[in-house]
Amino acid sequence: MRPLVMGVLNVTPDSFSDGGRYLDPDRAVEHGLALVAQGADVVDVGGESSRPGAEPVPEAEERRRVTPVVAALAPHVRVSVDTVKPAVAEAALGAGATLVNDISAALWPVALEGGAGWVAMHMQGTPRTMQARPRYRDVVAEVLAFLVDRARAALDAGVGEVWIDPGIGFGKTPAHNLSLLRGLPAMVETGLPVLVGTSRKSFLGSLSAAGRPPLPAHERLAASIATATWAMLAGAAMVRVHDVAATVQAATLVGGARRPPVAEHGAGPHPLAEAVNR
Ligand code: HH2
Repeated sequence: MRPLVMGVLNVTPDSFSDGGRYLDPDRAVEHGLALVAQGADVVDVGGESSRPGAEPVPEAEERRRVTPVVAALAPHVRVSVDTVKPAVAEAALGAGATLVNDISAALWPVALEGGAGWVAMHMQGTPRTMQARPRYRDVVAEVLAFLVDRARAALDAGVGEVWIDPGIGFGKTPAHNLSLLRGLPAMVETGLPVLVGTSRKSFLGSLSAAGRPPLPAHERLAASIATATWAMLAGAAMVRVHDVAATVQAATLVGGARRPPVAEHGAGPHPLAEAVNR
């Protein structure tokens, strides 16, 4: 089976790459359905930006942005809610979401109560301040220890589905982000499903510019696909992306490549070649 693709749907005026495009509920639902048509396995609905420097959104406003969009999409696709507020998560679960995508790694009681899955993401600091001076002694070991601790608490309490996510870009320098990508196999070895989100993030703009001025968010597609593919080959079970159609192609390729090679498979062609030649 190929790795899963989570499509990003930001119902916000200020998200770093698509802010303002889907603040209108009808446009948000239309875009969510387009992501489904492109092959998204999950649509992640968020009503508060977590970009560096972002200010918190009042709870009622975030709930107002998210709930109708979740309700309209839930009959068509698995919906996750990207929030750090318990009341917003509860409202979204009530409207049909079945996964709480939690960048604060604290909302597992809400997921437990609502019978939903839970994503625990690592962040150092808060979005307002996290990029000021991120510091770690051993970023992979510290992030992994934090995530395993949170996941264990949730699993012990009875949450049935727990994901871990290293939180690329959340209180991390470009070097930290690369270390975490290199360290993904250690996260995968925990046996917990791993989610990774690199899509259009600013470290891609600087690292792939090769000394030229950093690439703006809309020019980071190639780097986004490269890093999503890197994560999937390292064993990530799901990637969180803005560009769903292109990522589904990459995920399909990785899914085929993960199968045993021809020699182990018997005399027949590799399943990927079989699919292509059909
Ligand atoms: N990244 C963002 C938001 N939520 N959730 C998880 N689990 N992992 C991530 O890496 C992650 C996330 C930031 O991206 P985006 O939603 O596009 O931007 P903004 O926070 O500005 O809305």
